[in-house]
Amino acid sequence: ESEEFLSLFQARVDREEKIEPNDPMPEGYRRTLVRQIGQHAHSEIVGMLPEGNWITRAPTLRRKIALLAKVQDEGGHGLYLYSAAETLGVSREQMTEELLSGKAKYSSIFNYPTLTWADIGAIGWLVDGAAIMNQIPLCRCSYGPYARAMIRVCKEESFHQRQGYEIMMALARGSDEQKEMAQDALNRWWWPSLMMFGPHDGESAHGEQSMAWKIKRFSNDELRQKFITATVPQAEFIGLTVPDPDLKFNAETGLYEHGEIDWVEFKAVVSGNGRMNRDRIRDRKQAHDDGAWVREAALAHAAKRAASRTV
Ligand code: FAQ
Repeated sequence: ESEEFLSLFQARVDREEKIEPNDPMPEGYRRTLVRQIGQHAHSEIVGMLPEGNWITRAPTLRRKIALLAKVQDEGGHGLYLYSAAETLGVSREQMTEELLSGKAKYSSIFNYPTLTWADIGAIGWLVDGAAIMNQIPLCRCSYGPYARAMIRVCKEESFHQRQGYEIMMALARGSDEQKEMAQDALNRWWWPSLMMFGPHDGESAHGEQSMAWKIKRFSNDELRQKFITATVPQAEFIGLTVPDPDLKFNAETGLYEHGEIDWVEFKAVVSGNGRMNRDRIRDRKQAHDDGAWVREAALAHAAKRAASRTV
């Protein structure tokens, strides 16, 4: 790739032009998007598992309907994202294979267990809350198909966040036992939610280049900070305590300063050694194997239709 090609491409990005599938693009740009969109798609699909675990045990019919709709939305998000990645010349089969073989990553957050009903509240509130903070700027990503997919995803994530916060609010206003359950869920999900934003900027391998290409619009630390600042008052409002003794509001910057994240835990989870990594991939593989007949039937149907068209 010549210097001239790279600088013409950068100039297009700098003019805020959207890059579309058939446009010339640097190989690194394409690879970064395939990696990020693929990881994002896998996260949505694997993300169905921890919450799916509670559909049969939702406490009321209303809660069950909302949770069912949310988990189905996540499946839909995965599909838009796989389609967006496919516009970059990678097939869904290949991406699935990379997920199941452990080659492709998915978000660390989905490797934690959902132990109580309050975890469903905490996931909606914190995990979807973090996802929105990260994904709103992706609606302005330089790559057109990814940016457009993010618009509907973000609308749905907002509903998810509200449904989660409302569960937490109901528990926090309930009996002592329910309030304790809500606090316990916050204690367990707070730090993993902060890890969703990725390593500190100084350790972020792709951050700087992705920002220059306007794939990312904010750094990992900037988004994490915005999330903390938005979320701490929400915890206070429902009488829960964020489990960070070093958390301090800095009146000058208007931001919260937080304690250190356990990066050893983050690295362990990302490299496959979290509490639920093996279960998640096993369940995903099982679901994929169980769906083999659907793929076979769809292919047989497509082949039949193609054959009848050529006659
Ligand atoms: N987990 O150089 P960076 C959802 C990896 S929301 C695992 O900073 P980058 C909604 C990273 O891939 C969750 N791996 O990377 C939902 C890279 O690995 P590599 C999904 C992580 O890409 C809610 C290495 O570390 N959202 O699913 C994590 O510039 C509820 C170096 O890091 C997205 O994927 C992590 N937390 O920035 C669904 C959003 N963090 O490939 C169900 C789109 C970093 O070099 C229920 N993605 N890594 O080996 C992004 O914005 C970015 O990819 C970041 C990471 C910000 C995640």
